Amino acid sequence: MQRLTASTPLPAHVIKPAYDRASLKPGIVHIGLGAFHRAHQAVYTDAALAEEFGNWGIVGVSLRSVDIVHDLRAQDGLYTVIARSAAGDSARVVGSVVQGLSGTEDQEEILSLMADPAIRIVTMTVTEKAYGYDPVSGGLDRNHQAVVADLANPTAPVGVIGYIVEGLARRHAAGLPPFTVLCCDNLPTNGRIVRRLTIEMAGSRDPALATWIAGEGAFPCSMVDRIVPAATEETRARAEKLLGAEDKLALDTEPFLQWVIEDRFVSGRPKWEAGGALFVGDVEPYEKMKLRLLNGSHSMMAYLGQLHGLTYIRDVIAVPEYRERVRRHMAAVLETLDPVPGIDLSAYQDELIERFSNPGIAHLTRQVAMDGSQKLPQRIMVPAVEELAKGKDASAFAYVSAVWMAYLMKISDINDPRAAELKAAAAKSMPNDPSAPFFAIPGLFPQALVENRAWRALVNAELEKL
Ligand code: CS2
Repeated sequence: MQRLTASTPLPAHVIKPAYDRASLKPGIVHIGLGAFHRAHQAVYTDAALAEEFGNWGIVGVSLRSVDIVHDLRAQDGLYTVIARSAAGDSARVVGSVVQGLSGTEDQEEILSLMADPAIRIVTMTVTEKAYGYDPVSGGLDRNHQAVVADLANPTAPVGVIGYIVEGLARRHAAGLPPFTVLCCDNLPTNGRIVRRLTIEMAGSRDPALATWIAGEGAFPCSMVDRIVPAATEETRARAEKLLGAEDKLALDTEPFLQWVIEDRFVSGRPKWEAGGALFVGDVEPYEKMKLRLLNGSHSMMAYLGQLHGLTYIRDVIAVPEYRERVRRHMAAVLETLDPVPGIDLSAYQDELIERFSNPGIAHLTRQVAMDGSQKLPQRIMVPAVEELAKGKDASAFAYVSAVWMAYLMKISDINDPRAAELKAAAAKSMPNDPSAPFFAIPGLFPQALVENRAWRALVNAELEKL
């Protein structure tokens, strides 16, 4: 079977880039070429280019993996996004990614591009754990591998913040304006976190650079949403049928997508509104809504699924007892949210249940269960702290914490940057206070929870039941 390339004739039912790809030049460097980016920001950029053409092609950078970059080159940057639902499948070949580079093979090319005036935005999806963010200090985690390496050797970075700082340093030296840094990961106030980490790392090599970034730089916050499971052999087989060509980068996703962005860009941006992006002054209410209602429920379902042998999120939501649990969790989360402009929160919750139930989406509970130590703070722990401060019992959040601990005690093969500490805690047996070893892990739970005996008793009570 022929591989998908720019010269592949595509069937009429496939949505194709509606602009002159051959004349598209890069304007964005994106770090983190995973499934999420390809089904989200790249799709928005594809829509933006079709409505208002400009030099906003994406250079996709993978810091570690070379395979994906080689596949992208073999396919002229093209790949298929299959939106799946009970109503059927619809395929779109996305054309906004013009080039792929890998940190392992093309470091100098990436850095010189970042210092090229044509590049005006650097976006990123590298997952929570990649930033080297210390939730206790709010600054750089000085034990994080990439942070340590990039502080020691700033001109040959390995981590995402190291690349941003070296790219900005080169622009500063050349008298260019900075690029806008747009974080697209599921961190609360993601732009502010990345700004702080960038300025801290820049300051450690050159205080003048840090001052320049603080004064001239822009780090808009953004809330991103689309459920994109890891692709499988079935995904690729489906793409082959839909296209009549082989596509090693094809993805399954849901029809839904959402992007809420603060409109603060140094040197312009694509017309992402064309794909439905919403530009607002303050992203925080949207981000809290999504992190707590969607991602918080997701984590709960992932650990319930892992505990009870359920493979996919859709299997968990199909169990009436667990669906009811999700509903109750959402009701508790609602107490922590302010009104969100333009959003009906009751309809939003119903829509989430629908999305979790999508029969076309095979989202592994194992995948969502990954990296709990990096995800639960913003999804579960911070809302618990807020509720306790208001005099509430925050029992819903105690329940999810207990489900997570029960999962850690039962499943030995976990994927988490703090796996060693979590596994050691899970192996300790404390019959009268089973959650204690987890609360003793430094910086894992916020201090306000560690010190709250009543809340910890709720966690223990749930853990006993599980
Ligand atoms: C999920 C997210 O894996 C996870 O932790 O909760 O990837 C989720 O699917 C996306 O944030 C949806 O926008």
